[in-house]
Amino acid sequence: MPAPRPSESAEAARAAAQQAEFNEKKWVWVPDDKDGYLAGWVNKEEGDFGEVIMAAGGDFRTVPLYALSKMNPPKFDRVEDIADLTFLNEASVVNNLRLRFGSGAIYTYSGLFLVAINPYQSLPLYSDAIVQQYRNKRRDENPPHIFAVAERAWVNMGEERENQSILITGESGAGKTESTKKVIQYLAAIATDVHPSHSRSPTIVSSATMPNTGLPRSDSFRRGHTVSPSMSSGGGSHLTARGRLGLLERQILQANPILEAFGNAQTQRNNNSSRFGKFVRITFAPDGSIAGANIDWYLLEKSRVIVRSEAERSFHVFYQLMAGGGALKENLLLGGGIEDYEYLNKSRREVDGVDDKEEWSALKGALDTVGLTPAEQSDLFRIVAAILHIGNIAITSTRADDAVMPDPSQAERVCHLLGIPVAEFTRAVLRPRTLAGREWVSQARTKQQALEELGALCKMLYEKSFGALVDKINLALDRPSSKSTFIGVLDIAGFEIFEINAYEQLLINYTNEKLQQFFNHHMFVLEQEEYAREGIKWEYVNFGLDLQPTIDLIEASGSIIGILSCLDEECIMPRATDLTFTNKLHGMWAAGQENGVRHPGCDKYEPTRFDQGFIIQHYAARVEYRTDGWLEKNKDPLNDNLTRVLAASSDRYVASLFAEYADAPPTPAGPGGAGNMFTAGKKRAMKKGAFRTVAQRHKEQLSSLMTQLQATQPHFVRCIVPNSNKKPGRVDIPLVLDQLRCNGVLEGIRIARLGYPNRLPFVEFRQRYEVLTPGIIPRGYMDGREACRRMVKTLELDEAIFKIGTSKIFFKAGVLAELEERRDMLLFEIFSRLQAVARMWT
Ligand code: AOV
Ligand code: MG
Repeated sequence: MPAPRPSESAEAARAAAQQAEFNEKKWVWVPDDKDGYLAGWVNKEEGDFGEVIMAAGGDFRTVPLYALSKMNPPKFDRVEDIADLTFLNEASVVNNLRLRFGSGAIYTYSGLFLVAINPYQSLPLYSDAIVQQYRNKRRDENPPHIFAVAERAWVNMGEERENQSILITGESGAGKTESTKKVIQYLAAIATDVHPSHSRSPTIVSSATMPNTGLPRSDSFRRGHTVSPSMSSGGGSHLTARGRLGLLERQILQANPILEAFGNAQTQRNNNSSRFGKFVRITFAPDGSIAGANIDWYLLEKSRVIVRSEAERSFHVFYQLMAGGGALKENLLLGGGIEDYEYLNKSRREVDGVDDKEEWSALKGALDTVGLTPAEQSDLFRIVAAILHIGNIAITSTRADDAVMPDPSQAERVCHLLGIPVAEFTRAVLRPRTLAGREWVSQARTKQQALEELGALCKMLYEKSFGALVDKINLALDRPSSKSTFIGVLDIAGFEIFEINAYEQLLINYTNEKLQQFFNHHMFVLEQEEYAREGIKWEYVNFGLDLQPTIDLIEASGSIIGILSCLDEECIMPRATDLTFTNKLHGMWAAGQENGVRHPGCDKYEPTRFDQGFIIQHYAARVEYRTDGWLEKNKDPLNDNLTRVLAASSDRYVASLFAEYADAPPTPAGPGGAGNMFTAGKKRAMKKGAFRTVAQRHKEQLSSLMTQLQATQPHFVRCIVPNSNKKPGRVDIPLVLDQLRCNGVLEGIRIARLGYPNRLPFVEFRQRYEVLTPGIIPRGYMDGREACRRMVKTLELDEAIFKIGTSKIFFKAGVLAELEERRDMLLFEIFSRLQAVARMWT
């Protein structure tokens, strides 16, 4: 039997003493409304109930036994990987995160996930020295970090010549965009710094068997310094150990402040909230240097241009232009201040700690760096200004309730900026022409309709200009090459549950459901491969398929249709309303329930008590949706009179934005008055790229994203917002728990528990636990597998809780903890006996 080393014995003795104290009581986590879970120990059990004495305060609580969760022994405190916990329950997961966060460790692994908790303060975790610390290191050689994820992606890409993706999700303010920036910072730094051949030293076999409970080794934690949202920082220093970043690297970093100026806004949850999703691909040449970059974007919240809650702002660029525009403002006819523009003066105007003038300079600098010409830049700002002017167009109504524009000068400004004739613009807004049968008729609009039309125009202008901006950035950064590989970083809004959930939430949650399915499937495949490699017989459910019914319920099209296709159909029905749509959904569900025609996912659907809504059972939670306004939101209408005027603009930029509507034939007057682009589209052959519903567009984008992701090796980052006040150092446990449920961390743990989450190579198992089975393994050589077999037999482990593979032994959750406990006790005894012997000699 190998004798334990003295230092090891001392450590084991300490651990054993702690363990012994812990063992005196039956420690549990007790659910608590306010704090999530509280520590306590079971005093006595009666029937299905336990009487628990609370650790803090010592009061008694009677709790149903099923509601109690086992506490992990103290040696598991602050484990770097949650998957190493022996009792994998919600309470222990959240307790571990809380303990780590309290000591400045914002990053923790959870199996395949990296969990990142927003510190809401600037931590010294991202310097060039730290970048170097993570270079060429394996995950277990450093504390958990977003750099470790980026490093692994980079190494995998180099070694396996396979594209990589880093999928970052989390709710608003959780730190997705900051994490994205850190990944790009890291990649830009190391790619500038590439060695001639970026091969790594041969992999050293890990000797760490039990969870590393050490605290972060490098991140000396500083308290008290709160960061203001840094909107323009392209992600840390532009220096690397080897010197300045190259132009391309700087351009890639500088694309971000541009996207943030046009796509981010101050909201109640985040002073720099991204109002769009993005997938940024950084491409690398075979030598590991950066070859280019490309950005895809999703679901821009364009309605923010015209309305938002009073406590929030529009997109940053509006305020930046107003604050810093100077002479440019004059060209754009922006004589007034923020208070003079209807689209800005109804809500908040400033963000704490942000100087819009400085941000303006940063934006201009970034546009220059990325290489947009002065003319291209002026195009962008002309659209921004035009939108502000459109917002100031006054509309009144005649006695007959027809809309009129009493003061044409405002429309003249707009038309000057957009390069369109005033008369045609005014007519398109006030009295659009439509084809009724064979005749052209002008239909007067009401004031309300005209105002809505102007709003819709602004939304479309902004979105199209945003799209064109991203295209320009891509043109500057994208250097497609057949030999290159990429690392893609996905930064999209995570699962959302609000009091009232609208169409936007459905699309976001649908996206997250797909990503979760992708994760589950990936995990399934990896596990399956590992078990297959180890020759373990194993009937595994494909967890990815678990989520398929909900996904079908939303996206199915064909003979049986899902919610989105149903919405699309209603959008072209005469006289359809949000209510008829909702009833149709309910009807499909009822049919699925009754006549046995199994509608996909019909057991994941439920009508609400209100007429105008339904409930979906997502993987994360049941979410109740209200269907008000869905038809309009899905059609995203703009009358084709207006689009045609814009498509014929004398301004090349404006005309290019609306090119798809050029020479579109007029729309017949539908039942609802002037037609819109959608009904127009349906009546004739679909023109490529045009006339699609929001649902169609999103489904296509998502499916293209999924196809891309499936061709990559994925890495998962889950960001967590610790409290709702943007405050450092505070953790609201129920809030964190909700997020762990929604972001798939707990789902991942549920899946891990179905299998054998803890595993050790035979050698390590024997080295560590042979002490518990003295004399079982003969001296000299013995096959590792056979040794394990003998050991588990002697240890009297139940067949159901372990599997022996060809090189590793696998355990159900909890088994290793018990072995550890037995080992600690034994070592403690040996140590005590040695001490006693030592005393006899002194
Ligand atoms: P989000 O991208 O997840 O929200 P952000 O990445 O914008 O969230 O983070 C919100 C704010 O939290 C930032 O502006 C920082 O002030 C702070 N923060 C986040 N991560 C860190 C970090 N690692 N270190 C220091 N401060 C941080 V949204 O875009 O709203 O869903 O739509
Ligand atoms: Mg963001």
